[in-house]
Amino acid sequence: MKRRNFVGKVALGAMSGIIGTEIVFGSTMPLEYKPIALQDIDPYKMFNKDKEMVILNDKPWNIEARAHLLDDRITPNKAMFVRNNGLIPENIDIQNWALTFDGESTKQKKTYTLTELKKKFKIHTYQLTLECGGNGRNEFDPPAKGNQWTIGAVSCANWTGIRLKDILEDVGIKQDAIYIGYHAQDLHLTRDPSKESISRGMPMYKALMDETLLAFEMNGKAIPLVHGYPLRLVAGGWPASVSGKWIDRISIINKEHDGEKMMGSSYRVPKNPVAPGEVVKDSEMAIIESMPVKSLITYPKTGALLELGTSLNIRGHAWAGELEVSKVMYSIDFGATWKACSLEGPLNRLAWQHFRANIQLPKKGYYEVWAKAIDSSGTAQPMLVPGWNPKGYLNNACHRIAVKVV
Ligand SMILES: Nc1nc2c(c(=O)[nH]1)N[C@H]1C(S)=C(S)[C@@H](COP(=O)(O)O)O[C@H]1N2
Ligand SMILES: [Mo]
Repeated sequence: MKRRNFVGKVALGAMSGIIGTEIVFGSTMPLEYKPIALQDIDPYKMFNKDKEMVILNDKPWNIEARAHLLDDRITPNKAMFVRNNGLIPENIDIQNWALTFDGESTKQKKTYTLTELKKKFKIHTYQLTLECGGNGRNEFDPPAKGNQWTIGAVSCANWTGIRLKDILEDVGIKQDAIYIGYHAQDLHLTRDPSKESISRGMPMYKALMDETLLAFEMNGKAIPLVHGYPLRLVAGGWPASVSGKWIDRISIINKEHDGEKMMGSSYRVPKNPVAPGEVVKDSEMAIIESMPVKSLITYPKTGALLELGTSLNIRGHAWAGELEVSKVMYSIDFGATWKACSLEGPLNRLAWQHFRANIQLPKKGYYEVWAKAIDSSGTAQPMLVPGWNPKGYLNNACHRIAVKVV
């Protein structure tokens, strides 16, 4: 007689966790069976997201915000985009979670438990902008494959943790160290344990910056599971793919990291401008580091109605990768003329900056408000989609909202 396979204890625990109570006769549930309560998972509940967030994909989960949901100065979990390349780890063993440093450029292989990490090193909090390299991809023509992000793959939360540089100093890095590569516990979509879903990294100079964190808290609480619980890298101002979630190993190496999604055209753009649709050789592509200047009008929501005679108060955020934003301008005549918004400085380096403006609209009718940020090196956002690239990265076109005066 063929033996029936039953669900293991760990998987049962995870399912009970999601359902919120014990599955009483769970030990007799066949292996391939999915309880009814899990057949129709509500991602908004599961991830604690605002009902207006947009689900782009469920295998893996990719969810983006809309501009007006990002109105808070510090992004709350409910409005934070989700970008997964693989499957969210199912069984996080918090008691035994450890972070190992290895690689040819480490003086010693060393492992720290979570408790050691938190006790041994000074704890810092920074507000850090994380934007997916593919944010804005939906506007490129010819279209690029991948998640069709509109404007919502950006966040700026408070992250608390220890400086990567403090722990690297404790481990000891050799003179020849060039790069660090992260390794994480999310499973590859195929569930093949020998494959990684993503393993990126950063050059030493970014790893050693004060604001580069190994974080265990987001907005004052343990990081939500989908955002990297219990430990993630946070490297603000760079493509968010550098900020590895669920990490348990960091390699310190004497060459550029060649992990999953580091090579080929992944998170790379052509070194020189190319024509739309052109095939670009891998050797002509460069790794994206600092993200370009960009802004979002987060209030009002596009489509707002305004009564004639009342002024329109707009507000939003602007950010510029490693740089500061020095100016934000707005236009109500499709970019013909621009006026300055008032702009605040960042809370700390790599945090987005808030802008606002008080606008008079002369008569009844349809208007668009466009916002354009300029970084401290003088570079402005392009009004429309910037240079095409094969993977559709770095679209920092001006954000626009529609307003009707009635
Ligand atoms: N381990 C792991 N880390 C990861 C990813 C992932 O799939 N697995 N996705 C990366 C990408 S591409 C982005 S844009 C950010 C998204 O972070 P968030 O989901 O917390 O917003 O996480 C990065 N870190
Ligand atoms: Mo990303």
